[in-house]
Amino acid sequence: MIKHTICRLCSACCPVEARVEAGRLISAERKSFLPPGERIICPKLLRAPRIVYSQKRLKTPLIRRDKRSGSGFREAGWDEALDLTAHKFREQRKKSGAQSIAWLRGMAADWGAPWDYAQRLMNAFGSPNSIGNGSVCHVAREMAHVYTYGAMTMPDIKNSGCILVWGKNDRNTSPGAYENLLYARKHGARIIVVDPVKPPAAGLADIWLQIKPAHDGLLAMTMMHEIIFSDLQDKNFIQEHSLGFDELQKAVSLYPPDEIAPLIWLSPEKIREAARMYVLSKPACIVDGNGLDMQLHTFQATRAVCMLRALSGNLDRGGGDLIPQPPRLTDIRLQDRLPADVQPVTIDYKLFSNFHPNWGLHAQSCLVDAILEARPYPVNMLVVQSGNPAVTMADSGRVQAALAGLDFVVVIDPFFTRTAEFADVVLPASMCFEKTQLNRASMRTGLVILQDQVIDCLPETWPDWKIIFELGRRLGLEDEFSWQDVEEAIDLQLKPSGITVHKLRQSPEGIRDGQTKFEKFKADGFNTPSGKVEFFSHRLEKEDHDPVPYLHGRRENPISFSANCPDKALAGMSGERENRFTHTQFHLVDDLLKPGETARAELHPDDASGMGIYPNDMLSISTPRGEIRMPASISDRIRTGCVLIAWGWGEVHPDFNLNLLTDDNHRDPVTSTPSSRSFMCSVKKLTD
Ligand SMILES: Nc1nc2c(c(=O)[nH]1)N[C@H]1C(S)=C(S)[C@@H](COP(=O)(O)OP(=O)(O)OC[C@H]3O[C@@H](n4cnc5c(=O)[nH]c(N)nc54)[C@H](O)[C@@H]3O)O[C@H]1N2
Ligand SMILES: Nc1nc2c(c(=O)[nH]1)N[C@H]1C(S)=C(S)[C@@H](COP(=O)(O)OP(=O)(O)OC[C@H]3O[C@@H](n4cnc5c(=O)[nH]c(N)nc54)[C@H](O)[C@@H]3O)O[C@H]1N2
Ligand code: SF4
Ligand SMILES: [Mo]
Repeated sequence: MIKHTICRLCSACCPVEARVEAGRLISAERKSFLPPGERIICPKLLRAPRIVYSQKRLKTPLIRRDKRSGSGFREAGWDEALDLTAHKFREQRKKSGAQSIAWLRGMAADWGAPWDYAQRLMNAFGSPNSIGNGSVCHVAREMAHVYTYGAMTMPDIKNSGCILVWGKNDRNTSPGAYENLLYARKHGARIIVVDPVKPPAAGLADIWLQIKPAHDGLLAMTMMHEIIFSDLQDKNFIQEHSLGFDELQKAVSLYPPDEIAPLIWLSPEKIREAARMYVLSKPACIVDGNGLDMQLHTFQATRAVCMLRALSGNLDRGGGDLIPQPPRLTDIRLQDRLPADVQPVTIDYKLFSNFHPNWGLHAQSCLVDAILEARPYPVNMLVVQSGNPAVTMADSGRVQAALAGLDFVVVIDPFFTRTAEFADVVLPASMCFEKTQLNRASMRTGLVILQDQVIDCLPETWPDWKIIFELGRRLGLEDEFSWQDVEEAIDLQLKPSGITVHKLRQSPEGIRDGQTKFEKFKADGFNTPSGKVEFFSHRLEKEDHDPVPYLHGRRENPISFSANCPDKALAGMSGERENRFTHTQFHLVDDLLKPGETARAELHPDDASGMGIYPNDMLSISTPRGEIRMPASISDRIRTGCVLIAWGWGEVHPDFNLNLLTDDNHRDPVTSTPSSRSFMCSVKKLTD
């Protein structure tokens, strides 16, 4: 039998058809507008049955025998594990107040609607500290969009005449979007790629700007310089719909391509050519990605990139960058139940904590400050849902010390991870094909598609929603969690749109809340305080942030540990997301890994020969934070002066955990983002 759902093995959230026989998942196929032979195959989806039925799935809740002696776990039933968790919630609240309990959410919890249940539980219980990982992911980038034109745009790739791909590798991370790029290319679109590593899209590109890692903000300023001082901007749009163009022009004047190009490893001619191609091709769109995230200048660099969309007049125009029309939803988070006098631990990043009505809190590094340094106050108990922070947060050494120092830790995950090693209670979660939920990522277009349960939950695993509802009831929140099943909760969430789970099941391709419209700003303005595109932001100025990006001619190098680093240090780069893996997940799934395959650190041939390094030599890579070891490989897809270190392998072995090298001492002042993507490091050969 074929069943329709959304795959959530990574955050691409692809609509898929699952083949189910006798209640077992047999295979699954991503839906696509391309004929089968031309589609991109997702290796994770291809192995979905192996992942779902992996022998390594947790089969029962686990409770630690004795915290003090650090002894192992014993198996337990759900009642015992949830009763103990609820007891600890109450005990902790009595001892130090509800705010001393935090809930940390990782990538797999979905962006939004189901995550709302955990926030509802925490808010009703009295703790403001439900925290996501958006400071290192797209939420920080989203804030830059919102502070420029009120919403995070969606590139209309398929209908575009020129696509500027900026730090995004959709071939590996979002195959549906890459299929749109292939289609646009076939139909004549120009492609420009900005990436320090050669991604597959560079093979299709007219221009590939192999930028110095983390220097994107400076590049965006030089491109704006070329556009504005050649008078190529969309003057009508700017006149009618923007604020602060003169201030922007003043800032941009400090970034002439000739002066800046050598600092960012590019030629001024190529920068000019790219800026002209982008602004003169109509319509054009910008696909920005996680290459802009995890940088110390994430917010201002992304804001500068966003401004290109406004200068070129492509906002909310077909083939350009569309302003989303999300469906109407009920806010079920009960934020009004929080005590007025308790601030979240993220309070130092006030604007980021409040920038969007849907997102909640994402300055995740603040949680570590609270646990280790009682800053702004202590957190002693933590629930980790669908994340592996022991490996994925910056400065793993510090994060692991924080996890070890907590009084009580609950981990909700289908697998026993490195983070679970710090737990007192481990709750076995069901995976995506085993549960029904709303998918906010797939709702940005206004189209609601149901992620529907296609197989029964594996024995003794529970979906996240059920774990949260049952824990809520045990905390005396029966009224807040009176729903019998998740369908009831989803119907309430969707109520303003008139869409129901029943209707969604009858329309597996999705239901749209409202008609798609272009150039909505003409009637409604932009969703900013001025109703215009804000090149200059009074909101930022009021909080002492630069109101215009790179206002004072700043040119400093944002790669961490740049100051006083050894002469021979290389720019360490967190490696690509392979399409086989999702962060720390799936490395040990049979068949995804070829025999003998392992994590690698890639060096440019010139650097390797200069250091006498050959393929497979074991390397020691170190920063002031720590050391890791990986065998070398040699590749010319990166520049000299860089080392590309495989990402996500820290779950397989601590020697491979590249976040042992990263810095969490310095953060983007607006979004708290640490520079987990780029850091100066020393590379040494250990053996021949
Ligand atoms: N240096 C460096 N650091 C990075 C990154 C990088 O590229 N380089 N990437 C950053 C980014 S963008 C992100 S988003 C984060 C990701 O950080 P995490 O979210 O911590 O990453 P994952 O390893 O994907 O962990 C997801 C966990 O959820 C579990 N899981 C899967 N499905 C479910 C489910 O349905 N329910 C529950 N409860 N659990 C489930 C998985 O088994 C896994 O343990 O890492 C960030 N950190
Ligand atoms: N297969 C798979 N798919 C995934 C995930 C996964 O782990 N595996 N994770 C999901 C998640 S949580 C996320 S956030 C998305 C992210 O998906 P993407 O946005 O595509 O992110 P990445 O693949 O990390 O990086 C994109 C590109 O940025 C480049 N880059 C690195 N440093 C820089 C820089 O300094 N400047 C510029 N301009 N580019 C740079 C990289 O070389 C890479 O080609 O993918 C999602 N999809
Ligand atoms: S790209 Fe991600 S969401 Fe899409 S099918 Fe593959 S694993 Fe699933
Ligand atoms: Mo992410």
